[in-house]
Amino acid sequence: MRIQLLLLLVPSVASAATLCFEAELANDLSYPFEIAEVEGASGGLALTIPEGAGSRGAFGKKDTGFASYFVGIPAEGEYSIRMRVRWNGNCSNSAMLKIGQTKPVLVSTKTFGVWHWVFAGRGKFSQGTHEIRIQNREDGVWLDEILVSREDLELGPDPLEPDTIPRADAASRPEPRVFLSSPTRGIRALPPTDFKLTHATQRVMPLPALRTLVLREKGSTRLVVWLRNSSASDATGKVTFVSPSPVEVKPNAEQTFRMSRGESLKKLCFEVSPGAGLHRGLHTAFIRVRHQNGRIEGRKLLLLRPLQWLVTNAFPCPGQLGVEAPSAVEEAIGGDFPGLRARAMWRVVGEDAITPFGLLDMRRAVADKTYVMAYAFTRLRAAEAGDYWLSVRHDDMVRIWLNGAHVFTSLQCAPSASTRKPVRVGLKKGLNDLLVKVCQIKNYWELGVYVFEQKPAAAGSEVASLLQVKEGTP
Ligand SMILES: [Ca+2]
Ligand SMILES: [Ca+2]
Repeated sequence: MRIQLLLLLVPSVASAATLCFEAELANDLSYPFEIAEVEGASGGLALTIPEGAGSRGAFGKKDTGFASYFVGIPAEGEYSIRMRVRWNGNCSNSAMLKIGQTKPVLVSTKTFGVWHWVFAGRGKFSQGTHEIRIQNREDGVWLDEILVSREDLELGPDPLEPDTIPRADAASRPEPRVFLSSPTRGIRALPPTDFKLTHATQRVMPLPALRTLVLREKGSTRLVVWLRNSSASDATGKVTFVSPSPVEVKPNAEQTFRMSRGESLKKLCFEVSPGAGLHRGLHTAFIRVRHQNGRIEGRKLLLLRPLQWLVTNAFPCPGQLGVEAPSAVEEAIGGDFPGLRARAMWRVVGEDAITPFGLLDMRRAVADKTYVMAYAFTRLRAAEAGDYWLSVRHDDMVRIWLNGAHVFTSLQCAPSASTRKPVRVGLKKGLNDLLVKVCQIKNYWELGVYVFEQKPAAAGSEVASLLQVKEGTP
């Protein structure tokens, strides 16, 4: 309500030479862009790339996520574009903007943590419909409104009253588009101000271009399905959450929708929690939409029930080649869980130390210190012996032992969004011990491991009981 009142007070920019529209009303949208409810945004909504979602590869690449708008330009001329944005910080302060087939331009300022208008390029438009496209360059960004104008308006920090709704060609887009977002615990706190962040320059293995829901033991995870009606017609249909794995979906796995003429955006919510017997690891699910004309559309997503980890206390770690520094835990590797012989304090990681991206947050699980290292232990249960691929994300250096044998080391010190590596390992049938040493030099301290989707399956196993054995040991 507060935001609606604000909109009544701000000046209208309605004029033939000026168009203003909501950034959340994209005609098309791809991951990791999502629509989010946020204070201070026009309409209470903005487009965001959550902090930690990553740039998914090289900056400015076409396929790393986009928002697309089709805007009717009333008269030929030169127009400037401005966006109302909020940036999280120094490595979360830009996006790319592209008009039609022109080269994308960088949109960036050094103003952090507050809503403001930013110049986003200039271009000559003919009369008619043009595509304006925003491309992912980095995460931790918020986009509220877009202004296309022939006039140099004086803009303060406040939103403007939107006067345009981007419309796709009704013939090519007769049904509402389907966008997914997961706002539950979706945004991380900002790193402390003394953090030193630099952009990664190395080639990286991109993150999957799919929304992943991290399922919690306590409480549910919300999946929001946004329906964007770009046509001027009514729309009805049915949205179904489909999962071959045991999960609970509330209030209903199947929900109907009705969008009246002029209703551009509709929100449906699914609360998802693990069902009995859901193994620890990745699962595939789908959002299936049945439109009124009978057309069926599917959106794939991933469900992650995180591995259960045991972690040690923190040990000192040199900044250079710290992963080579040994400890009592490594002396005890071989044959079994090293905890009982390792002269280390082991504890079970709580759910609150698993990030919305399924990563083990070592700062929360172990200690918020720099120049330290700690060990994480879990077990994978393989249905059959064979070769498997692990997906490993780490921040910073990492070393992995499987069943007591060293299988992987990375000296890379970088955010976990840019250190994804595939690791080929041989698993034996049944339980396999996975021990990981994770070093922390600066900034975030995270670890992510899961088995790529494949058959035969290898799932995470319960390890909390190992500590109960220790308590009974004299
Ligand atoms: Ca907005
Ligand atoms: Ca780090």
